[in-house]
Amino acid sequence: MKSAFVGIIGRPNVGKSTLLNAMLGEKIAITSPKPQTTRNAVRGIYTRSEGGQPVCQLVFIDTPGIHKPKNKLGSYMTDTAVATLKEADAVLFLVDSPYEDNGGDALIVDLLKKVETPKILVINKTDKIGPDVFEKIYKTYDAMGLFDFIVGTSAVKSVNTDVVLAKLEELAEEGPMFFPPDMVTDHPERFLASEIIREKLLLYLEEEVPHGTAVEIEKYEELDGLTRIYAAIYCERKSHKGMIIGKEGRKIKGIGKAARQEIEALTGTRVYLELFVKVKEGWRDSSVAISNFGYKKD
Ligand SMILES: Nc1nc2c(ncn2[C@@H]2O[C@H](COP(=O)(O)OP(=O)(O)OP(=O)(O)O)[C@@H](O)[C@H]2O)c(=O)[nH]1
Ligand SMILES: [Mg+2]
Repeated sequence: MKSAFVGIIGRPNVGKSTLLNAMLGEKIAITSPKPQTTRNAVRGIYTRSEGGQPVCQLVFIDTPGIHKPKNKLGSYMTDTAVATLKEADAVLFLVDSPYEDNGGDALIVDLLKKVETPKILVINKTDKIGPDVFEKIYKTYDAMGLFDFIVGTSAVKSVNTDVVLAKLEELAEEGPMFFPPDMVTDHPERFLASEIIREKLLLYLEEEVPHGTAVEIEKYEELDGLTRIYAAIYCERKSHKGMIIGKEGRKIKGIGKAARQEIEALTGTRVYLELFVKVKEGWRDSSVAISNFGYKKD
């Protein structure tokens, strides 16, 4: 039996969460076209069996994109990603554009130089970047001599996700099974539901508004095939509250409907979802508030 903890790191929006979901064949982590979607370390578990017997377990830790923080939440997010680097047995470093001196990727490369763990460079979005750019990226990183393996992937098209998994299995060492073989994540449904709501906020709202939201599940109960969820959406300004609710409540209705459908698929139950909006000014710079919203070390 082989096992390993695998950190997935990179700048915001390079496709870390999409790649995790593609490798697992299930959606565990939320994704969006907006940077800074992931806020916590999100664990996803991949177990490969042969003849009904588990032979390899990879515990992935998807992390927030590493960026220059503008508030305490941002610092928490970047700290979470950097801490994962130290805990992981192997690292997947995702990029989607050419290396630039003094750029965001350069900062991550410096961090990677300080850890001994095996490192795989994943050049993601190959469906979009074209062969010339791919070659440029490949050559620069290859010349660093820092990576055990370099691979191009398209997370949205599930191209080469099997190659990444096979390489990680090769790099993994003998170790115990950490989780039951059929488990895909150890996060409770309640957390996944709050993340799904947050994903819809990112999809339905523009600019700074969704980044200033947090979702708090106030009640979560399942009875006779019906899950009742009461969730508060916190935002940073009164004007944002109006935008979240929308004209005649249309915006929040759309958000609620999309979230409900996905939570129904997740739980396999019918879902009653009630959303309400509250204002907590400047919460992203309050240590107490960010910790209360669950942005803290486990
Ligand atoms: N074309 C293309 N788009 C991709 C690919 N992988 C991810 N994306 C898109 O890139 C955007 C960001 O994806 P995420 O998975 O949320 O990125 P992330 O790195 O987890 O971002 P943060 O959580 O903000 O750090 C989404 O719109 C994805 O659909 C890919 O292989 N090709
Ligand atoms: Mg993410």
